[in-house]
Amino acid sequence: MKVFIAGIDGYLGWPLAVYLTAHGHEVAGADLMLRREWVAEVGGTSAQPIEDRDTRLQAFKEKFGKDLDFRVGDLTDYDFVKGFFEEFQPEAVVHLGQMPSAPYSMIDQQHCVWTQQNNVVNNLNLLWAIKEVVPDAHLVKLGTMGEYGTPNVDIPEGFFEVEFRGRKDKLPFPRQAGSWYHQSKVHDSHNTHFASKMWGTRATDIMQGVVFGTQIEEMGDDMRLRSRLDFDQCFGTAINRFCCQAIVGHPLTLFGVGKQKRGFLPLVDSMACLRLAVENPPEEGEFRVFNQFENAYTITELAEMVQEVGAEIGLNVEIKHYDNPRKELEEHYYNPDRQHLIDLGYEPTHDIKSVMKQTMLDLMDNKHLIEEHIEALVPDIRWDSTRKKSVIIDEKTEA
Ligand code: USQ
Repeated sequence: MKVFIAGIDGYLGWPLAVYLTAHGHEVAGADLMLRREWVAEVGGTSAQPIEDRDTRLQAFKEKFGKDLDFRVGDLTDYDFVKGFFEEFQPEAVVHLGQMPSAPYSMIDQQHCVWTQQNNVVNNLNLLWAIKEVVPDAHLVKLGTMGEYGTPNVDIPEGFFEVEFRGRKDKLPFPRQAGSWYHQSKVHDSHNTHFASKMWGTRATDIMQGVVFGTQIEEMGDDMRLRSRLDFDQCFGTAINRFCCQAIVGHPLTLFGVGKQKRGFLPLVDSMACLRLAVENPPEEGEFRVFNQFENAYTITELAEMVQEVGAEIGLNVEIKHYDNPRKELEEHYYNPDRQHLIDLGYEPTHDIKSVMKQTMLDLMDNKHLIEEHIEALVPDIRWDSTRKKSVIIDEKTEA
């Protein structure tokens, strides 16, 4: 199948290009290379060294014996998107090309507005380019479990049956996002659903949990094919950050009480699920929603697993509670469904602890990269858009 990847230079986009090519698909993609700049802006770097575009393309050619059509371009530029679609004629479009960080979107007015403008406009451009150039193509849109928030009821996959004043309907499940970034994804969900209704666009909205891990099998031993892995307060996510903290002897940074519960999945599973979505398109006009995660854990459970796995490889890992820079429930009910991908054949294949161990071992040789950017580990971006470094709060350690 001809698959266009928006955001092909990113943490998910680059491995997806390798993975789908290894599984027989013809891939092309675009990226404005901004992730590299944002991470530098917030004082971070990739803990797993990554190559520039030319070197990645050379490694890709050596592995697969063909060129990858990876263009540097702005998805908010409609002429660029439409022109690329006219040439490539994609059958599926996987949209991973957005600003993905909640803290980054909370920094100030400029970061909030830029995030929403960029994310909402580039998703609209992809929808329009599909409508005008390849109306049969399937949009696989990366959304986030964070769109739902943490309601005190079970979370279905996108829609639920509701009875109100004696009448019944199947309605979109309420979205209660927790950051300006997550809000941008809510807007995308609404816009994508609307396009399906108006134009018959085929779309899958992926409510993905937090992804972790350094590699997929299809990359082999070629380090030039590896993906980035961030640990800073904005672009580093929970498990990846904890693994980085463990290997440099920094306490694991639990925010607040540490009972926040989220869905997580290894990078390998994220690739497998995206492939399943691509290879099993919905009907014309169908807007379907997949909750995509392997399992839900509290942040404390994850930190304790990293501590345990760290001990197995000789690391003495400390866990500390920091005052929470975010406004979020620190203890709550959390029970989302995840049946749709299982129905398509998704089977989690990797034990979470084995991926944690692989991640720590993979990062060990270059741990100086984390040490050189150690300041980026402790957050100072607050949800009221002020800046204040979080500090260890001992009184909550026993909570
Ligand atoms: N957390 C800590 N300590 C840390 C980092 C995070 O306690 O050092 C806590 C946060 O307070 C939060 C939870 O861990 O309660 C998850 O935070 P995160 O930074 O790992 O993930 P989040 O900000 O929710 O965003 C990430 C990705 C985003 C994706 C989302 C999926 O950056 O692109 O949409 O995960 S989900 O969380 O399901 O919404």
